[in-house]
Amino acid sequence: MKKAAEIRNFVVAGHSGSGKTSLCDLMLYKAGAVARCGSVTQKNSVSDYTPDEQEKQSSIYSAALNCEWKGNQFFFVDTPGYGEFIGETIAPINAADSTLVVVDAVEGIQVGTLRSWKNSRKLGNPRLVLINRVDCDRADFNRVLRQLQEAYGKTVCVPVTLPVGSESNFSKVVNVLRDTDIPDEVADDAAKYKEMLMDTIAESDETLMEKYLEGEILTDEEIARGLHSAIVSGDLVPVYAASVSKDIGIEKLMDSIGNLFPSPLDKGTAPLEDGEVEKISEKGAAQALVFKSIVDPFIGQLTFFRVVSGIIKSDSEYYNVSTGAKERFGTIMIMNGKEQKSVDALGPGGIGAIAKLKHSHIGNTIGSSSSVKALRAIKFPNPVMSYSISAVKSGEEDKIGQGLNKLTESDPTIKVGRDKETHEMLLRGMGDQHLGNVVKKLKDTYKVNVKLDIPKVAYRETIMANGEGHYRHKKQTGGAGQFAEVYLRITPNNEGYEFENKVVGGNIPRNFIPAVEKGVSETLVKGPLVGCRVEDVKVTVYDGKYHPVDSNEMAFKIASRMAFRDAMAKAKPVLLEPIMDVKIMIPDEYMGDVSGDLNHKRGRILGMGIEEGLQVVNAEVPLAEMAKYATELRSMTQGRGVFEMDFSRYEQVPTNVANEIINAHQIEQESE
Ligand SMILES: Nc1nc2c(ncn2[C@@H]2O[C@H](COP(=O)(O)OP(=O)(O)O)[C@@H](O)[C@H]2O)c(=O)[nH]1
Ligand SMILES: [Mg+2]
Repeated sequence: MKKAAEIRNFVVAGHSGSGKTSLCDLMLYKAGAVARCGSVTQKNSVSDYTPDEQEKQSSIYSAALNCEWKGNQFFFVDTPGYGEFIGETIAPINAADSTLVVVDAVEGIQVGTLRSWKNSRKLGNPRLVLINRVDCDRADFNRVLRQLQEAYGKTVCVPVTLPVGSESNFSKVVNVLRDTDIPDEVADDAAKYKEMLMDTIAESDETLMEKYLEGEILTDEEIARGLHSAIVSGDLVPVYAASVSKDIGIEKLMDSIGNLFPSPLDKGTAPLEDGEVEKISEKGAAQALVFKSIVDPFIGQLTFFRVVSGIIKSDSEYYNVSTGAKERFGTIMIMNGKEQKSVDALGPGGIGAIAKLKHSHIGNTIGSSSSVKALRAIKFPNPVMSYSISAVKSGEEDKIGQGLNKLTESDPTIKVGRDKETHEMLLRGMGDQHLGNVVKKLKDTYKVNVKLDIPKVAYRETIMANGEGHYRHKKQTGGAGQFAEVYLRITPNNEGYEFENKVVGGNIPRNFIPAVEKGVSETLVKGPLVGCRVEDVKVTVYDGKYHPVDSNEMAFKIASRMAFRDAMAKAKPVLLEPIMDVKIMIPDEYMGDVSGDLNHKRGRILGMGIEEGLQVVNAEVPLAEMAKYATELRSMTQGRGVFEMDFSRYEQVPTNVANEIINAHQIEQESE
């Protein structure tokens, strides 16, 4: 086991297609961790090892990897860049010390770049940028560098390596700080960036600044120290050039990971769930964060953790301090995709996997004793797409439930639950590919076929005016008759629902008043317009009639239900619908299409602006219009846009739209 000072723990993040997985395969190969270099396109990548990923030739899941490089041990996680699988990126970023952001030299900053940058910065994790695919047609290192500098700061994104040649002529990279034989074509740039870096280095430390200003030459050790502290503080995000396919620039990048990224001890403390922080150390109580959990076809349950502090040992007992459960750890494995290697122990920064844990889920903290504190939980984004889910074969609902339970354990961005208002079973997630993957797994692993439908919208019904209602229920069936008569009044009420009895003279005897109220409250649950909940009404029963023999509770319930419906029809009833706060991030060129589409969807654009190189649109849109937005936005922007969505409030549905919804509901009722 390496000392913590020799460990480098990082995630590889960025937009999909930028070459993250290819880079990981190449790093493993160069470090001698694998005998043959894996390839995404030849379907033998170490990282993209699942059949789903091989079929797609693109990452869907995160993969834990490790190798040794010049005396350091790298524990790193390759993440999928694709928006819908964001959960597989968020969790590893939360477990990592640093982020290697890979950017495509052709496409520049993309949504995946932005998201991984933002999530890392929020956690205070240092970043390093690799501009990859410099060998591709239309690649332009300098254009992408300018874009990064505009988005994140001119003095923040400074190249440490520069490409010599571009596209098919890309031949090598030079290190502006270390290399001496720099070709003429990049000499000016190299000198310029060297000076910028030296300024930053000097600013990182007062004694270095003094030396620098006095014209003294800084030693390699001082330069490294200055760079290191500028990176850790986030003042500097060094930029590197590479082509993974041509194996250019990778060794210099790996050297920098070893020299510049912090060790797990450098951070000093780890944030806790209670808002406090805990000192990180190799000694003392062990503490680890669970960030991934899968069901492996051969091993079964496999739980991935990152050691934060102390040492986690094989064949020992641990506590899940988040759930209070005891867990027996068998053999700890360090992973390269699906390849495993047993180890006796893992210290800070180490990423291990353990088989057959029963009670440990993503975001949980593992501790060596029950007094170890829980680490800050991982925050996942809200789902943006919902379907109602049902079994194709009736009677298989339980099987769906069991399967979904397991699947939500491995992916916290999947949410399952019954909607209290529409009573539908809902499957919610980040988009149709994400949820399609859930359906496929239910079929393949849990042997149950399911069907997804657009879910019903939980409309609400309310009134805009006062209304009087009356109903006389009278029936003579065979011997016994039924009789009840109810007069009531309804008024809009901001306080919610209220019921008042103002019947005098025993026109409705006291013992029937609960039945009258029940008739009302049952109608409130299933309103007269579209069968949705009625809100914000005050109901006053003020008169009625009864029959000493024929009146009973049922009769009064029916009469009050009908009287309420009568009153509601006269009280300017309206439909309310859920309105969502929507935040959309897109490249500039899609702005017109996206805002036009929002208008179409009855959306209101509240604001637009540039955020780190991308257009951000904030809007309010009715939920009813957003059912397929994940899919629509993807096709509108060729997968280059993402959005977030949160419930905002209920608002009245415009009359013409409401009429359509009410008519559709009536047709549905009649056909049932
Ligand atoms: N020309 C070229 N292609 C690359 C380079 N790096 C990766 N690729 C290709 O780009 C595609 C996407 O790579 P992949 O590693 O799956 O990207 P990821 O989605 O970021 O993991 C694959 O076809 C790779 O072979 C590179 O430096 N140059
Ligand atoms: Mg990948």
